[in-house]
Formats: sequence, structure tokens, C-alpha cells
Amino acid sequence: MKTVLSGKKNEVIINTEGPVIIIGECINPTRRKKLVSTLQEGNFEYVLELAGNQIDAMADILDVNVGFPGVDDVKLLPETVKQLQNRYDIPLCLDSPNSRAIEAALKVVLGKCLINSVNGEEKSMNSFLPVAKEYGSAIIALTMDDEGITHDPFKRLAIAEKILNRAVRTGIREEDVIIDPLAMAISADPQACMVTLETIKLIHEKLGSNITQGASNISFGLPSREMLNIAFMVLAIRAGLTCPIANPEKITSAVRATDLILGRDDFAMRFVEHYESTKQN
Ligand code: THG
Repeated sequence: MKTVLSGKKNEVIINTEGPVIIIGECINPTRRKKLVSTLQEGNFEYVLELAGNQIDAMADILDVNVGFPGVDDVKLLPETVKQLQNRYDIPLCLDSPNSRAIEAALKVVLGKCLINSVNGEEKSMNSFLPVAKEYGSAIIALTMDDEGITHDPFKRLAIAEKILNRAVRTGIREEDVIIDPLAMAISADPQACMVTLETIKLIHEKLGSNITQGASNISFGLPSREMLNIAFMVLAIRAGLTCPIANPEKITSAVRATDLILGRDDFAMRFVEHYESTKQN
């Protein structure tokens, strides 16, 4: 299955057959005080620098999250989108729980972007799905609903199916729904990663959808986060993950190595290209 996204001109195809597409996570105020302070001053240089660094590290898509307490993201999200698209031609993944902020950003965005995210709650589906349909966007579907987060992979699959069916009835194409199996901190629950891996496998087999996840979530609260994130990423790709939200500066080497090993990189072209690009720096 193929999900096509675009920037101003540049098209990116997320294909369940691979190779893995990287959604850069770094435009996110979590633990980035400087992002909050610069945006509060109306200064976009740092957000542009975060974008440029991730593009250099081979991000294919950029997640854009500018939500923090006290900010009016109905204003800030579209302004950030404009600034990013003034300088770079890359598809965007608009990351906000506020459907009004998403809609305001969709009014100014060029190309076809990804909405991050809808979940199985009635309120969420009712507010995000019509917006995605109206603006022709693809959407990330989180496998949680009005009953919260379940630890049963079959129930997560059922929620994915529910959102997918509702989206299709709203007029959104099946391939424009990317499923998020929910990656949670392993420090809080020893089985958290196994539940996610089982969910990925089920969704891959039963729905054949493209699959994303916040790949750095699992390592919150632990040392050696990079190593944990990489180990989990490799296993998740094998299970069916196709477009992780991750830090490309930390993860691209492992992603290229995994694609090569899985027979998705003829003559190691992408692997070597990435190696050469890191050597020059
Ligand atoms: N699913 C979907 N969207 C998501 C998530 C998800 N969006 C947000 C989040 N989870 C993914 N993004 C991040 C961004 C940053 C970090 C983790 C997940 C992170 N940052 C470092 C920290 O907190 O220590 C700081 C920055 C860094 O060192 O790079 O870990 O699950 N659909």
C-alpha cells in the first residue's frame, strides 16, 4: 500500500514494501526550552535550524509540534508552517491535539500533509476526519479510544479498524490512514514494547496499512536512550513499521542498515549514500 505526501513540489511515497521513511521528530517543545523561548519571541531561526539539521540527516517528512502551555497554536502552527515552507520543500506532519490549529495550518500549507493525529474517541473522529477529507490530507490514527489505552494487541487492532472504516465512510482513501500502534515507555511497563510489536504485526497482516510510531517514546526515563531506540526500531521495522517519527540524526544509520539487510536497498546505494554524507561532516 502506498501513501503519497508532498511538499511544495517534492513527493514522498510511504510504501508498505519499504524502504523506511523517516518523519523527523525534533520540532517538538518536549525538553527543548530554546524552541519554546524563541517561538514565544516570534523568532523562527531555531525552528528552521532544527528543520535543516533533520533534512541533512535524511528526514523525509518533518513533524511539526509547537504546542506548549500558554501558546495560541491556532496562530503559531500556521505561521511555523509558512516559515518552514518558505525555506524547505519537504512534506509536513502537523502534530497537534487541537483540530482548530490543524485546520488553520491546512489553510496555508502547500502540498499534501499528514495530520498527527486522530484517535478512536468519538470526539476525535468527529473533529479530525471531516477536516482531513476537506483538505485532502492523510491522517495518523492512534489505537486508543474512549476507553483509554488497552494492552491487548487485538483490541488495538480493532480500534485501528474502527477508525479506518470511519475514515473511508467520510471519503478518505484507505491508503491515507496511517496506523500508530502506540509506543509507550518501557520503564513504566516491562511488556510495553512487546505489546506494540504484536500490534504492528497484526496491523501489517490484517490491514496492510502503513504504520508509524513515536520511536523515542519507549526510552523515556532510562539511560542509553539511543541504543534502546535503535534496538526497538529494528524489531519494529521487521514487524511492519514503515514511517517512524524519530530523530534522524540518531536513527538514520540503523534504518539504512536494516533496509539493506531486508533486501530493500539494491547495491547498498542508500546505505552508502548516507554513510558518505555523514563522513563529510
Ligand atoms: N505518535 C505520534 N506522534 C507523536 C508521538 C507518538 N508525536 C510526539 C512524540 N510521540 C514523538 N516525538 C518525540 C519528540 C521528542 C522526543 C520523543 C518523542 C524526545 N526528545 C528528547 C528528550 O525528551 O529527551 C529531547 C530531544 C533530543 O534529544 O532529540 O525524546 O508516539 N503519532
